[in-house]
Amino acid sequence: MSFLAKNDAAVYELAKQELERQSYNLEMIASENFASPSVIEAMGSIFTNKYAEGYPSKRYYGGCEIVDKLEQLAIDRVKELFGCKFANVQPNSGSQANQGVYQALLNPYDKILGMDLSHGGHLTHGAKVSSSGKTYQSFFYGVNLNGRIDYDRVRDIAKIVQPKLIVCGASAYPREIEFKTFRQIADEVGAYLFADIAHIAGLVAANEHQNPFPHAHAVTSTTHKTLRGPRGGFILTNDEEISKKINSAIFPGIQGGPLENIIAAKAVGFGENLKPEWKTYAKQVKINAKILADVLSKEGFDVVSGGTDNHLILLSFLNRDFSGKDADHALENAGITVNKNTVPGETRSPFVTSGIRIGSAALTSRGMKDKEFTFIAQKIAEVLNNINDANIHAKVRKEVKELSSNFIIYDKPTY
Ligand code: DSN
Repeated sequence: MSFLAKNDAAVYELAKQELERQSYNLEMIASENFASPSVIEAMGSIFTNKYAEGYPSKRYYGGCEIVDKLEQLAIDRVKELFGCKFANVQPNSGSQANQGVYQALLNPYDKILGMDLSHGGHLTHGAKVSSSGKTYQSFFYGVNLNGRIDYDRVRDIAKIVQPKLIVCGASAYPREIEFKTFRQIADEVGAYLFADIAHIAGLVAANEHQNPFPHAHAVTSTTHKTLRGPRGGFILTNDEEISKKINSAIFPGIQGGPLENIIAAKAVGFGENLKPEWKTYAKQVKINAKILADVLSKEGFDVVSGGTDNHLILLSFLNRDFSGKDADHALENAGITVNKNTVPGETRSPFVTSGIRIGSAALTSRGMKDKEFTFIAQKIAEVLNNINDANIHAKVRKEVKELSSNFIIYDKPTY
C-alpha cells in the first residue's frame, strides 16, 4: 500500500479518480502529455526538501553539493538537446520563463511585438490581461485568413512599431515557424528575437522542426508539452551577457528557491529526449497529427491552413451551425478531451469560439499510431456530425474506453 493510500485517503481517492480519467479518455489537448513513471518519481523525490537559492556552486545556503551536480546535469543535458551555450532550468513555468526574458532584456514600457492571442499566440506574448501587456507596450501580428503567418506583414508591422523585442512561437499554430525570417525582421528594426518554443520543443529536440538557434537571442520552453517532462520551464541563449541577465532576472528577480525535485525530473526528461527513441516518437507525433488533418478534411471539416506541420490541428466551424464550445462539450461527453479555440476570421467570443484545437502528442506517448489515429479521427467526425445526439456520444464513449484499455501507461495512482 502506498504512503498516500495509508495516510491521506482523500487525496489518494482523487488521484485514483484522475488516473481513471487519464487512462480511459482520449487526451487530445495539444499542450498535454504523459510524463514517464521515472519523471514522476523524480518529481516526488527527496530533492523537494532542499533550499538552493542561487545557481550551481554559487548558492546562498549550505548542503548544496548534491543539488549542484543535479542542476548542472539538467543544464548540460538541455544544452546538448538544443545545441546552445547557456541554460537556466529554474523557471517554475513557461510564463515565468517568459517573464524572465522580458525582465532581462527590457525596461518597463518598452515595445514588444508578439502573436495575437486570438490568432494562436500566448497570454504572455503581450496580451493586455497579462503582466507582459501591462508592463510593456505590446503590439501584435497575426495570421491571414488562410491560417498562416504572413511574414511580409510582420515586417511591415515591425517597421511601424519599432519594437525592442519580437516574440515568435505560438500555442495554437499548426505550421512551421520560420525563425530565420523572424530574425531577419528583428535585425531590420534593431529588435531582439525571442522564441517561445513551448509547444514544439519536443519536435525541435528531434530535428522534426527547425531549431530557433542560431537565430533567436533567447529561447524559452515548458518541459511538459511535446517534451513530455515535468510541469516547468527553462530558458536558453547563446549570448553570455544575456545569460547573466536572465539568471539574475529569474533569481532573485522573480523567483525564490528553485524546485530541485522538479529540476531532477527535468534532467530525467531531457535524458529521455536525448535517446534515439525520441526521434521515433517525434516523427510519429507528426504523422498522427497529419492523419487527423487528412481524415477530418476528407470528412468535410475545415482544417485551418489545410493541414499541419507539427503536433496539432485546428478545426474551424465558421461554416457550421455549432461553436467550438459545443464541439468541446460533445467530444468530452464522448470521452475525447480537446479545447475550444479561436480561428482565423473568428466571429464568436473567446468563451464560445468557432473552433477546436486537437493535439497528437499525448496519445502518441500511449503508443497509438496510424490505425488508432485514423479510428479516432473518424470518431471525432461522428461526434461532430451528431453534435446533439447523446446516444451517439455514449456509443463513442464506449468505443473510446475499449481503445484506451489497450494503451494503459500507469498502473497505480501514486506514480
Ligand atoms: N495553456 C497552454 C496551452 O494550452 O497551449 C499554454 O500555456
